[in-house]
Amino acid sequence: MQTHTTSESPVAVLCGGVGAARFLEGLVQVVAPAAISAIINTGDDIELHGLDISPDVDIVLCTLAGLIHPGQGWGIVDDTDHCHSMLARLGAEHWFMLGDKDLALHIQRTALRKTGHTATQIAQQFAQALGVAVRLLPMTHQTVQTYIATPAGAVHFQHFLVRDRAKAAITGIDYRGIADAVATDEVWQALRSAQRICIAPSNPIVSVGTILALPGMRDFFAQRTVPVVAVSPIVGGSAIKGPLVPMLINAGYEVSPLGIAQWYAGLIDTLVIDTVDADFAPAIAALGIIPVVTNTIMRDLPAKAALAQTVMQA
Ligand code: FO1
Repeated sequence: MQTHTTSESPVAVLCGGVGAARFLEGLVQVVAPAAISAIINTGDDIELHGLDISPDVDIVLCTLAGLIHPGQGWGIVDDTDHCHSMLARLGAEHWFMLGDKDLALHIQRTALRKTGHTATQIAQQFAQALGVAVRLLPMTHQTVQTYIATPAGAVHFQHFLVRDRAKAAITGIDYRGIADAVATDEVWQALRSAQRICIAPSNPIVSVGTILALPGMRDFFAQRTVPVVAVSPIVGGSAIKGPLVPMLINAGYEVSPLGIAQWYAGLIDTLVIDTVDADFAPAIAALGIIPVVTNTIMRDLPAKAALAQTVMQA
């Protein structure tokens, strides 16, 4: 039973991978999917086996298409690993798990790029083919790669996270290529026409941070004319997913919704925080950011929809 009203006014959402995909699952319950533009980080993109892999775009795409592996939050449900196993037997790199159906996305993306299609056109083709009405907008058409500096040297984000299991100490973060990258026309159009901009509970440093690092982006948010509402990815002193805690510490921010508010200060109007973090509300308000306290744990579809409804009303 639908318990929420559905809005048709345009909404833009800054997105990383799993946290954003789960947030969008709720948002499509309360906003018409075609009115939603998901602006997606591409700093995690990597080339493996000669294939272009765009994890955050695929995580959002496959989640909204109902194809995602629910336990992992990435990869395709009920996929097989025949190709991956054979690659391992052949001595190829195999630290990044690519299922057989998942590989189809990367094969087709690579083929389309070779014939001159942009990442935006490819995302739209895939979305249409898989029945996703949300507009999926990779943040840029230039190559940006997030590198994590560690005591042993700088490594690509996927090497740090997946191959090395985020074990190395983080000493810095570099969005390589960002100075020469531009947000796409579609991204600017989505941001300028949105009646509300949401920042998903994604990693503010390596997912949302990469989008915000695009030239002109921070200025756009500093001069925003519509409400910008972020959801804290830190709940009860922990990150919902991924290596956000050491990244916040390295950047000099405390590991709490207050640290998230400080990171986004000047760029957002409202920060949605979890009920367990209600005590941080006064300090967040003192920064000039409106704190909204609610349940932010997206356990099931009703919880996701309720969070999205709160963000839309905040
Ligand atoms: N994450 C892992 O922890 N291990 C994997 O083997 C892995 C494979 C993978 C394949 C396709 C894809 O779209 C995502 C995949 N991810 C994997 C997730 C991904 O690397 C990260 O979670 C995102 O980049 C962070 O947003």
